[in-house]
Amino acid sequence: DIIESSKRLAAYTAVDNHVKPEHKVIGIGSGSTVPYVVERIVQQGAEANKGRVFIPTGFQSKELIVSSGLGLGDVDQYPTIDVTLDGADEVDSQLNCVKGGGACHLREKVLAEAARTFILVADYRKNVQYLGTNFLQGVPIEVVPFAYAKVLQNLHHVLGSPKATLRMAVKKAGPVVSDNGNFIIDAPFDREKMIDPFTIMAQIKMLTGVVEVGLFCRMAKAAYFGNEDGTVTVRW
Ligand code: DER
Repeated sequence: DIIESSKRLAAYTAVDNHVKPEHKVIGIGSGSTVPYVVERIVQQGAEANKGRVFIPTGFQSKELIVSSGLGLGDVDQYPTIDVTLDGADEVDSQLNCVKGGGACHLREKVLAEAARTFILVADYRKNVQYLGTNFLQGVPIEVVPFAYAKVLQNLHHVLGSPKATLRMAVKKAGPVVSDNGNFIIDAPFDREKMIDPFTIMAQIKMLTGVVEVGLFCRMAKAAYFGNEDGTVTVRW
């Protein structure tokens, strides 16, 4: 499958370039690309991974670390991380990215910020000029359940996202609930608004009841994209 092999290619190249023997505290993101990151780290061997701790960005990430036989750590024990590797829903030409397709962006942003180096790994679909090109469901926003209706109203009328919606679960009645017990709102914005995602992020973050916004602006040091032709594009 072209997409899976491009995810693996991005992940392997990123690990080979950025997970060094001296790195002992490693942040592991969420989604379907990061399993290839862990796969490549395991391939570095038991000696290299002895004494390393891996910090998860949620339940899926924790299960991935544990099932791969790697050491598990907590961000409260290790508030400074050597390198965090994570996926993205879209990455623009300035390395701003949309994250939260998997409803994990709160803990992801904590580990992204805690890391000396934050690296993105993705398949070619995520490599865009402007956010909102391929990932059309909108900016993921984690909100406290108590405030979701008010945040939706503010997004509709104040921030100009009339199609903002509460993310409903598929195999559970009712809304998606994050690992932190909160709801997720998806807020699409017009293309011209996403030319300056930092401003959009700040405006959303100020809305009362918002916990975290799935826009990671100027945080990544580099982004690795696996291409359909088997090459890798690296941007920084
Ligand atoms: O939800 C998230 O933030 C994930 O990291 C997501 O953005 C990437 O998921 P994928 O690697 O499955 O595309």
